[in-house]
Amino acid sequence: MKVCIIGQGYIGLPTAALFARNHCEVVGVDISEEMIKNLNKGIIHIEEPGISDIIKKAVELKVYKASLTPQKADAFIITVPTPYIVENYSCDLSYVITACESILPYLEKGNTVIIESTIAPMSTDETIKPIFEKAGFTIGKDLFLAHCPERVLPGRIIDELIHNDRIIGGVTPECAKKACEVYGQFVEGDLMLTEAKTAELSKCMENTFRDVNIALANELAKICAEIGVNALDVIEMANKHPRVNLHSPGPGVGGHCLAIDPYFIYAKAPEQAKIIKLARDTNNSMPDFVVENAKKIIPNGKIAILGVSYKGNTGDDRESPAYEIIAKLSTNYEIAIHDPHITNPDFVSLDEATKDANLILVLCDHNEFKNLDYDLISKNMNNPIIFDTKNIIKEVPNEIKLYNYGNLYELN
Ligand code: SAJ
Repeated sequence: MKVCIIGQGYIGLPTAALFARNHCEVVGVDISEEMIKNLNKGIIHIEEPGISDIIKKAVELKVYKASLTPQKADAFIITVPTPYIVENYSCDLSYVITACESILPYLEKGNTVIIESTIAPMSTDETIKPIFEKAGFTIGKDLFLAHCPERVLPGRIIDELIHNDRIIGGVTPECAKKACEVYGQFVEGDLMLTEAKTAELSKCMENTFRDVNIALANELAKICAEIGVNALDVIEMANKHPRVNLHSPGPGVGGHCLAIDPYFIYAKAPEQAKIIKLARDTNNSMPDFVVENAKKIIPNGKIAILGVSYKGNTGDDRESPAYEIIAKLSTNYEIAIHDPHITNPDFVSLDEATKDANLILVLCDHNEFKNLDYDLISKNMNNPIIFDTKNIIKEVPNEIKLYNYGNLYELN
């Protein structure tokens, strides 16, 4: 099978790698010239275990080729971003539409087109299907269109792409069957056949479920700071109940999924989606909560920021709440940023960041931060204080004061 994948980002590239490893011929298309040049040399641009080796080998074997333009293929998979439109929170389909239009000259009867990008409910039927119909195709007869959302966790993408169950939302039952044949090339999880609109809403609801639960944990953290209870103990105790799973409070919700997908549902039915919107607002308020508490700890001075990735142990800083926190603190404080997973000429080593700092502010749960070099910190800081917003530091030496979401009430 020959597969053409439009968009070589966090999902498109690993998906391309797996098709190539499973004896398909793969063309990976992207608009970035530099990325295409590098990919054709086997050099990848994302930090994700396992991908680099597969792509290098696939390039050598000539089963993977990166290109600025699509090519004829049996199946086309669209994995481009879907941001949201700031004014009304609706799903911005412009990249998806452009990607669909870009494959029109290469489409032939019998081809399968799959949209993997997360899209708002009804997008496939109302917006995407007409693009192909206008080009003369009859969906379900001579072109097969499906929405099959990706559902993988960064850091575990290869494993999850292979083993997770997948939702296969066909515009017609025949479309779903054809899309199944495509994923059957490498997916070992169940392929669940359904309609496109059910697939769209299921995907958005998966991330909304998590966003709402995180909002509940964040609300608990605020309540506890107010009334003087240890939020982390509450979570630990309550989670001993067999049917309770309180999530973890933090500095806010980042990434390209949880912070965006709930808005796609809200924009479709704002009168009904009350909890969904409130959860978004609560999670969006967390950077201010962090800033307020940091100000209570020290009114001025130098803050060492540890971690700006939205997710621990990755270099992914998309929609990271850390940047809003840094921007808000920058007006009052000298800021030094350390993140061992992100290459940025402005970021510094742990030593340099903590030198003469008044506060260490942990914003990300990288493993490196779980056991910091406390000798170095005690040497570098006069009166060392750590505010751990990810609640990952369990113990510190006596001379270091540790704040986390368990004891913020001490600041009142
Ligand atoms: N977070 C908390 N508290 C928690 C859990 C997470 O504050 O208890 C924060 C994280 O720090 C991060 C954000 O939420 O800033 C999102 O992290 P995440 O690891 O929960 O989610 P994503 O966005 O990396 O990946 C999600 C996953 N969805 C679900 O778990 C339902 C993944 O399976 C999806 O494939 C992905 O979205 C996607 O592509 O939609």
